[in-house]
Amino acid sequence: MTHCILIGAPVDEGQRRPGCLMGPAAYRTAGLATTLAALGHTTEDRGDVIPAPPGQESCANAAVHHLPETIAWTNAIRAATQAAMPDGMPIIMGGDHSLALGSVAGIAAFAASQGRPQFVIWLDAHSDFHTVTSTTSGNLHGTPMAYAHGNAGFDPFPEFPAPIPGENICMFGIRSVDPAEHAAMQLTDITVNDMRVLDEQGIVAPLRDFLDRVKAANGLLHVSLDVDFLDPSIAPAVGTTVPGGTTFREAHLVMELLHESGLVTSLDLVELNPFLDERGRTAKLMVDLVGSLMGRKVFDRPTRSYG
Ligand code: B3U
Ligand code: MN
Ligand code: MN
Repeated sequence: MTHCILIGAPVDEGQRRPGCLMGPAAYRTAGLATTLAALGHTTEDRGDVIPAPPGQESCANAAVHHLPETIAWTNAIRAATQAAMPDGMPIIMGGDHSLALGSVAGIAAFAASQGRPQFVIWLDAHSDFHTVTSTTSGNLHGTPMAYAHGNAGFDPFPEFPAPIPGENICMFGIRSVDPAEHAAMQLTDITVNDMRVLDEQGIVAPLRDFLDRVKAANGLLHVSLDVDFLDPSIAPAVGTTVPGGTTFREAHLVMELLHESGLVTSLDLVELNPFLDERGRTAKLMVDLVGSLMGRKVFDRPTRSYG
């Protein structure tokens, strides 16, 4: 059983549709802690992260907005996540995806301190591989994967203690990539399982491939789950819906395979905008997916060994 540490990160500044700041409250209301407890896990809610007052940082790209606020959030979330890692499994309740600038830095610092490689699976419609220079929307929720990987350095964000090599990153379910992101990703070894791959090969083979690599390297595995990974018909509460997302069954299968691997050590839940939800259905679905990730199943199956 796992000790789950809930950390609220009500970050709204990484995009332009107000409402993600209500995400942590929606997860609490939808019963995240009781869902985990019912599966036999212990839980601890450390409350919401409070950032320091923003500084004066700026960058040359005039489109970029809320840079000082995002840097302040990054520092605070990084510290909270790193501090939680030795005690259990942090579950970062967002907040928009810019929070991963902090959470991934925190887990990477912990992994480095343990002398173990950090792996990341990015469950998202988007690659989030912009820098402050390449973004045209100026929305910093479109950047965390590039900075976690160390693409084009770390300026203006706090340095990543251990940038994550491309071969340790798997993008899963992506279907919206801007030209600058595409060009930058071509220069990396990131595994890109876009929707074409999943349509052709299904969920199981590409995911097990990656999990085998994590296991063989004795790695830590961070899961970053963006609501828009899911099809908008089942998960409407997100500002940037992209058609053609994963179905209810595909998403649960991803979570069940991740659980079966026994490899997951941290989790982000991002981009839920409760203001756009319909009677809490997206929040409830996200909580149910966490249930599958943490061991909910109908019948026991023989567990597959990895590596
Ligand atoms: N790549 C676009 C769109 C986007 C990225 N992440 C989200 N949307 N959620 C951008 O604005 O950077
Ligand atoms: Mn995202
Ligand atoms: Mn997305």
